Amino acid sequence: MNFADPRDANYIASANKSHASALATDYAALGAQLQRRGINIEEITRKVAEFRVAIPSWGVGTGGTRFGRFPGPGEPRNVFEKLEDCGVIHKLTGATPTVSLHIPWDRTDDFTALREHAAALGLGFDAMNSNTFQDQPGQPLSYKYGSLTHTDPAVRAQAVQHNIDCITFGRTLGSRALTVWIGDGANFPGQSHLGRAFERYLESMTSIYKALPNDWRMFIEHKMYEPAFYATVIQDWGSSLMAAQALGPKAFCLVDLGHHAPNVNIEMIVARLVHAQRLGGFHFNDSKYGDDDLDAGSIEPFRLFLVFNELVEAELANAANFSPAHMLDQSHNVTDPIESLMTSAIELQRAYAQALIVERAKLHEYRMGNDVLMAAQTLKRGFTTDVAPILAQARFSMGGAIDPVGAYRDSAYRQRCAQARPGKQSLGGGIV
Ligand code: LRH
Ligand code: MN
Repeated sequence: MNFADPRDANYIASANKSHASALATDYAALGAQLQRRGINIEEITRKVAEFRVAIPSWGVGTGGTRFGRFPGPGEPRNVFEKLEDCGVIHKLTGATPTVSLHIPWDRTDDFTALREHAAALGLGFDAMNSNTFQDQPGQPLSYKYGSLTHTDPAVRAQAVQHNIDCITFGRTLGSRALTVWIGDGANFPGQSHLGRAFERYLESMTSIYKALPNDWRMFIEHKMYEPAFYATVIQDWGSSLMAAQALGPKAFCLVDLGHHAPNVNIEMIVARLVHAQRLGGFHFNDSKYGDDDLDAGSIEPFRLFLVFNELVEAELANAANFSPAHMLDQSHNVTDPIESLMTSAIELQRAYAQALIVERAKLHEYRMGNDVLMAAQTLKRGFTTDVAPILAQARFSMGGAIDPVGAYRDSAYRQRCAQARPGKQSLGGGIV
């Protein structure tokens, strides 16, 4: 089997050769179609090429559930190998130049070396993620009954210190944000005082907030349930927004698409957080039932489009304090994580491009005239337009692959990793 480095520019250029003329034809045809709508395709392609989404370090290994995890061949065995796989995703898509780390899963003794390793792969670091939802070997105090909201101040202090350590590691790496998701909550009515738990949360987060460098942001991630199955301290966007407004201007709300009850109008939540000037960013994924962490756009692509429609509306309105950090947060249980992350990044670009080509002036007119059907049709036309040539042209213009999955498979990178990364893959349950 002959291997090729899918990160190599010459390899990508040769892989593109067989696709270039078809792309040129399709791109010209779409350009003509959009021209008739008064839309300049080059402008859209430029904006799509500028779109960036961070890769979750925990997403390049095979994910699992409590029932089991079935690791694939050539799994990354440490954060350095995880970055090598992230390098492949970025080179082939041109859209993922940063990685979001999770501590202690990505803990290393030499974060400077990690920063240099990433730089050599053309990568940087997005938000750091703390973890006080698991106990680590040798950890003095358990998080069984909570972390930042635990009734025992010593446990809260331990959790606060962990978050401050994540900031310290992140400063070495050049990260500029800390994402705080905690599983704290209750499984039974009566187990915890709902009000005081939130007050303990604010007290702990205030200590973490004080440790934030001036140019950092803190992202508060809400989640309806799991691991708590009756009440979660930061259960919804309302609790998250109350906390962000109580903490200060560096605190923002992060929307993980899988953290809501079925049928919740997530694009409405986005519109409200934009209005409140507290939209910090996203964990993109998709789901049908719970926090399924499936590939973005794989179940509800129209919902993803409607989220990006709110982001484009905010961009066009020059919304204040609006610079959301885009990140993927997925669990790849049955696909090659590299392929899933590449196609998911592209699904975000697709939703963005579809939202960008909506005929806004017409839409405004129909809305103001309460021509309901034409307003809905005008918005939907963005979603029903096949923007694939724009996405491929954007990749091509960034030195990426016109067909990233094809180029990746032809490089036999995974097979090479299977040889280069021997060693037992840990079985058993759990998300990573
Ligand atoms: C919680 C969550 C959070 C991460 C974890 C891996 O469900 O979305 O963002 O820390 O997944
Ligand atoms: Mn998340």
